Amino acid sequence: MEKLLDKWVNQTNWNENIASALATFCKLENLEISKKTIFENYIGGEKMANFSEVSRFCTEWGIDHIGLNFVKKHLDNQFLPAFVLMDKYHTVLVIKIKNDEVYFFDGVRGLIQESIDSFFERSMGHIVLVEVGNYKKEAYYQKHVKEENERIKKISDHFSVKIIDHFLTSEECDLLKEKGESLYVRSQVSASEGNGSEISSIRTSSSAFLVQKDSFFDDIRERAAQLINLNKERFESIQLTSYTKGQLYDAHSDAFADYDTDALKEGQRTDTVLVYLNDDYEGGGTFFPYLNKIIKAKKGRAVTWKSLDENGKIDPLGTHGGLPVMNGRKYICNLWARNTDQSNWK
Ligand SMILES: O=C(O)CCC(=O)C(=O)O
Repeated sequence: MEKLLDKWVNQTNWNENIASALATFCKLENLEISKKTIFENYIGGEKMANFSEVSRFCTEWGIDHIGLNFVKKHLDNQFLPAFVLMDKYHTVLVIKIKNDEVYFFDGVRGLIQESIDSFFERSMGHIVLVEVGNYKKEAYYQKHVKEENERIKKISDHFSVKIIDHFLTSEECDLLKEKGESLYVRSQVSASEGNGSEISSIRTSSSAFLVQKDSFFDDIRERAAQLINLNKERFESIQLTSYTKGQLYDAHSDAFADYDTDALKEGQRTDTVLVYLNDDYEGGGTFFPYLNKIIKAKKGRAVTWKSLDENGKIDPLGTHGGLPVMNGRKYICNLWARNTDQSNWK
């Protein structure tokens, strides 16, 4: 098995997506499963790849697998490869452990290496082992999937992401793109110390800030305000974001964390209206890890949700991100509303 995995690691082009990696793995295991099937079942469609999805494709495709409560001793090459549920929202494929370093494949970022201790800290305590020979199967897994499905159902009863097609016309999308084209700079995120913003690998796109006075921008903010029944003055100036191949925005909330005192001086973000300005690219869906949902772009489509819960605290259910673009260039427009008047602040 160790040899097999070495071969797999060396053969796989890590710049390719997880579907390629899984297809390669299956091939080495003499399982003839096409990349297309894997893509459609594992990372395609409207659902996030998660723990229950991994199990489903294992079952359907006859891959022997078990799920069990994850303890550190499982991070041992004899149990690998294994899918491990991480970060509460996504599954990674652990392929190798060497010198206390874990090598795993993340569907978003490709091959990653991390110390065994920090990897273990981050993992959720659930694991799916694939092709583990005589290892004793446990009933734990089924129980987990049931709980996971119930959890998702409960969530969707009280949190909604609304999709509104034709929020902008195709011509309006093109015009917005054109107005931003010369203004792009590398996107930033709030600095971890709470003062200002910084460049980060969690957000690798470019942003354009449309701060100039323009009746077209005003009209769009007005439309967004009507859409979610808020006063137009609560919207920040429009921001465009563009992603080229490989660029992404990891899971995050649009609301500011308590430590982000600089940003909070101008008010807390409460609502997002995100508009897709084009759809002629591959990948790049907007994912909501806790909702198990990926929204696909459609030119002119708006997506809206709230970032705070009924107590004014950041709602983890509003956590979202932009998956990496596989091909082409993605453009979106962000309209963020705060809990204070934004008309004197850009
Ligand atoms: O690009 C996307 O689909 C999501 C963008 C996003 O999460 C953001 O700009 O806050």
